[in-house]
Amino acid sequence: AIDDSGKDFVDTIYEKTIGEGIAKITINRPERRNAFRPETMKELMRAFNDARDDNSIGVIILTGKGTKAFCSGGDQALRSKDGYVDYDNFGRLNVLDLQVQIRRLPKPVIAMVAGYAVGGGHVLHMVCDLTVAADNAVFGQTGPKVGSFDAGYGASIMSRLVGPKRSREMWYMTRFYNAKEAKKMGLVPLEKLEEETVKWCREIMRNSPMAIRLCKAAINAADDGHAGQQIGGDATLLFYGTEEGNEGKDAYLKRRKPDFSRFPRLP
Ligand code: 2NE
Repeated sequence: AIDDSGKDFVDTIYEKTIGEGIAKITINRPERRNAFRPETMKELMRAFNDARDDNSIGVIILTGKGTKAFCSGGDQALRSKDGYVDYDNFGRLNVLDLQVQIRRLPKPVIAMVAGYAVGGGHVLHMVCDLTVAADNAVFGQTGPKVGSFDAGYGASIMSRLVGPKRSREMWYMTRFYNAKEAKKMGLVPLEKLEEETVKWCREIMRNSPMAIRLCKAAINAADDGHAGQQIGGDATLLFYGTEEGNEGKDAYLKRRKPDFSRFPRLP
């Protein structure tokens, strides 16, 4: 079996002991301002997958090691013609897979941001459900400055979050914004960042997991196009728990005709 406990992780710290029901996933490359490489993404995806599968976990925190950066995007020193290259001989843009995984994950993910959240690191905070920012947080897209861009979620979700004009400004001008300028974020002092984030997690953990799951899917549905079918899948999940759903399966297994006549056709 694959060990997802994180013991063999190099670029990531994966913890499940900081509070009941809370998983904390930390990008651990502080010497590079937590820039990511393909290995980082592989580990993050394994950690998120484990947190998804673990039914004792209700909320996931994504953060960066240290106080200087949440994440500074793709490691430019490893950038090649076909993406980012580390141990393989070909490039990858597997951060895009992680973005989709976070969006589709049926548990809230909170970005806990201290320092820089820039480039692909800014997109990562945007795809999270919520962001708690320290007062030293700095947000921005750098892509057009370093010959890159994220025309997927990096553009579309930003437009939803800050509006189309401000998105164009962020992408076209590659300005950095401090936490005060990023008015939509709730500001907390740096030394209280984790305490406050855990408080948010606990508030979420008090609520119905299924209601949260469906709210997340519903909020994402319009933007995610076909990927928005998560909400349809969730309806199936709920339906499996009903007598009506069970009647079909039971009839099939017993080789009899299903009888749905006792179930109402609701207006
Ligand atoms: C993040 C920022 C603003 C921090 O500035 P500062 O002054 O606090 O630190 P410094 O000295 O620039 O960085 C410290 C060390 O980290 C490395 C630096 O090269 C430096 O290394 P040494 O000189 O100490 O050896 N470092 C920081 N960010 C790095 C990175 N992304 N890749 C490789 N090394 C990095 C400042 O460092 C900065 O602007 N960083 C670059 C941000 C950036 O342009 N990111 C890439 C955007 S493109 C992207 O992420 C992307 C995409 O657009 C589409 C798909 C996938 C990815």
